[in-house]
Amino acid sequence: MKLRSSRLAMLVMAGAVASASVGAAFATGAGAAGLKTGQTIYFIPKDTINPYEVIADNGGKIALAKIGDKQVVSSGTTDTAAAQIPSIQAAIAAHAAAIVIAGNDPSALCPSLASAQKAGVKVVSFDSDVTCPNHLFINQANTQQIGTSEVDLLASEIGSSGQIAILSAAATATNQNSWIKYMKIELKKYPKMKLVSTVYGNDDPATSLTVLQGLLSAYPNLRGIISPTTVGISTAAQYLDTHKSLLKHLVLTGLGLPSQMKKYVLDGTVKEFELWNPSDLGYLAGYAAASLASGLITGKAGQTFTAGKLGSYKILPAAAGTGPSVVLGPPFVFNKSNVSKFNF
Ligand code: RAM
Repeated sequence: MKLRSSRLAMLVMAGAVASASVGAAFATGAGAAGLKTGQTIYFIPKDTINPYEVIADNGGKIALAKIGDKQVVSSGTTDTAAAQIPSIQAAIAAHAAAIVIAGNDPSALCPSLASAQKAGVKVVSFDSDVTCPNHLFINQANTQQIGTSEVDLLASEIGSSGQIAILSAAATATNQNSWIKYMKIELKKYPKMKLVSTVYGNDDPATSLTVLQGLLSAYPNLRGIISPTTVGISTAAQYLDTHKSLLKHLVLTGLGLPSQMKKYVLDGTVKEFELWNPSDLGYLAGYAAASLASGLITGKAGQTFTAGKLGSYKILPAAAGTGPSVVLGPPFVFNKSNVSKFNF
């Protein structure tokens, strides 16, 4: 699962690009490799506050600026489907060429997305999938691998034994729920590890802290927490950092932004965690949306498209509960030896 050094260099490089500011050069017409220019593409993240989502949206902005398309980022401030529906309606009203959405719910957005498709708007999901028909999912990494590898990481740190819990994002989040499904399957390999609770912090730091504290008081012997969300793991790491006695028996891992987790890894609060480059995820989704909206692909399995600096990607057949999808790459394990190299 660890990446080859070339892939690592790419992650570092892309992290550097993610923090650069991009001015969109704008024109209407046909651009490089048959991609249409001057199109408007709506990015609808889970919310507009979560730093992970902001980095992913910025990656999309970099891609669309390169293509000559315009990005509009629109969403709510809480991770609910209801908060995303006005943004879908806005995309329709603006005659957007495509929507790139991170679903806060697998099915609640489908009627609105169907209206968008009826109006000619192409639909791409990224980060968190929707179950609606006729869309392309841009997945950050293989769904099964994300879930199983987090369990394996925790198992290796706690001697494969003890009570464990999951601190997740929104209870309706498609991505976290599919990862958790695979965590539960992987746990069958570790009969001495017992999942005692899954709590939901809604990708809100305050809620994440409240549910974490509830978890710790309900299970004083907890050995491990997996938090498959950058908001959850950073909140929990901050708490453990100021309550160090808990570290005598408790291990935290999951999915985190290296920029947020660096401090806690370097001071020993967290040993290792995983992620990918969220900027690359948004960048890939931007190219996928532009390719769909330019008629270069229709979203069927087997088709390929070029995603700028990331190269060529093939659409994979429906699997593991998703329709046709594109996978960015394998998850990467961060620890003391590498966490300082990343700026996302
Ligand atoms: C949070 C969000 C996002 C997820 C990351 C790992 O920021 O829930 O959807 O992909 O964590």
